[in-house]
Amino acid sequence: MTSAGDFLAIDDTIAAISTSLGRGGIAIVRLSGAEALAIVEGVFRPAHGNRDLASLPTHTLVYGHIVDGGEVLDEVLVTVMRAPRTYTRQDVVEINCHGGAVAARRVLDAVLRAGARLAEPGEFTRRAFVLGRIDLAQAEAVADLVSARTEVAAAAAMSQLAGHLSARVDRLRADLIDLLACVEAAIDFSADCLDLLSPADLAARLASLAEGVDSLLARSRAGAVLREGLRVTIVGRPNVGKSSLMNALLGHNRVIVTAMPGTTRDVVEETIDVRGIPVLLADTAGLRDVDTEAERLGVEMARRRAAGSDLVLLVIDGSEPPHHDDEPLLADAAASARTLVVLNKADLPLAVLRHDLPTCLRDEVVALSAKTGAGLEDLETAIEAWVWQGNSASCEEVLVTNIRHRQALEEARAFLCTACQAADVGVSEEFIAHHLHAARRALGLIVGETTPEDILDAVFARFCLGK
Ligand SMILES: Nc1nc2c(ncn2[C@@H]2O[C@H](COP(=O)(O)OP(=O)(O)OP(=O)(O)O)[C@@H](O)[C@H]2O)c(=O)[nH]1
Ligand SMILES: [Mg+2]
Repeated sequence: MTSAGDFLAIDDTIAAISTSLGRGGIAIVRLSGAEALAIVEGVFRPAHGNRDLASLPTHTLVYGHIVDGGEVLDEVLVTVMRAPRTYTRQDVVEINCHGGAVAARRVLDAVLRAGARLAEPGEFTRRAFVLGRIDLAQAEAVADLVSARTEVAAAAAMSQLAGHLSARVDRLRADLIDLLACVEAAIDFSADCLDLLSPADLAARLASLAEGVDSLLARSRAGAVLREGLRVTIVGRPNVGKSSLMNALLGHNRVIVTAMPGTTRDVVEETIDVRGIPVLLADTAGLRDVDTEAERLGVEMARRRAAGSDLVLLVIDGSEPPHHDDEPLLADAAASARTLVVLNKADLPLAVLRHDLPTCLRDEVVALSAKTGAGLEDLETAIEAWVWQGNSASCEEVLVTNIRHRQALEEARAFLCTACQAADVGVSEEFIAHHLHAARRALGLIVGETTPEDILDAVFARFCLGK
């Protein structure tokens, strides 16, 4: 294992298998560093002519074989990409070899024997960051894109990779630095600069900076959901149709459904895509007082999963008259901002009506039939609306998806708010300057300008091998 300090060494040549390790037609072994061409040269025999890789123009593809002594290890296509127009800004060579468990490994071993070092997870992208091709937010977007679970999540990652978030943060930082210069000038030459920065000007510019940060924070909850997935738990009394709803949302019969109350015991989890939102959906045991050990444990697990979820779907059997066991569940739902009530079995005559429900829940209820599928779309619409909370689902607007970025923005906002309050009551410019510096450092964490080494290590450790 490489230590954090070695990680920044960018003068050796690294190699890794950049494709996933399962069975596949093609795998790519990638090298980056000053010796990349020379190392591959040592193990590559071109099929036609005697052309050495070093003499090839950049961005060319050569057909041939990887050899070890006299033995041919694989038939390959080698791509030569010279610095600086490459992923890392260093010389990069990619060897397209055969996929599967053995071929790519043999090619990788050959280049390691020829002098390359095995790359750490994320090390190619870290070089792109260290060498200034991308900033930290863009580097993180690479990992997000690779692990995106839905189209919308991938689009948000692509937008961040294209630098849209970085551009917004850079604009805020530029405004901040501009204001800081005025404040510091006022400290140095107080009398002359009063015209430059009146108290009203200062307050207005601080407020506008805080608004800029706020507008990025406004959509960070939806952004986090796109990246991490929305944890949704289906709860309710036994036999109300929780498992039927799970199957209906999944589109196939994943969990057992019977007419006997107490069918489901375990928490069953599946991931689904609801209008581009990755949803980690869980079906749970029916909530009731029980005697058997297995069902009691099931009820406990259901409560725990519900407590740890972002959104709870409380299922009520709409075909039966109001049931007193539903009352505590509805009371909990009324007290929480994260429950949607589902009136199931709407294909039967409804015996529970909206006015049987607590007032604050009446507008939020979705009536549906898990059996026929009627009304499922309304539930999807309700989930979607809950996530976006009135903001559109469009990714053209910059979306903060990363918790680290959200924390940095919250930190910056706190410093700006303190500066605003200080300006209101006429506290010294030194105090305001100090807080503006702190806000600037907090924003710098997002793009990697002020990010300490240990945080960089943690960010890149999340990457997969070969990226
Ligand atoms: N008519 C009708 N019947 C339904 C509907 N949804 C579920 N059922 C029936 O209700 C019964 C219970 O369904 P389940 O999905 O097993 O209910 P559950 O809430 O998971 O039950 P437990 O796991 O025991 O807590 C089954 O007989 C289902 O066929 C529906 O929308 N309409
Ligand atoms: Mg069930």
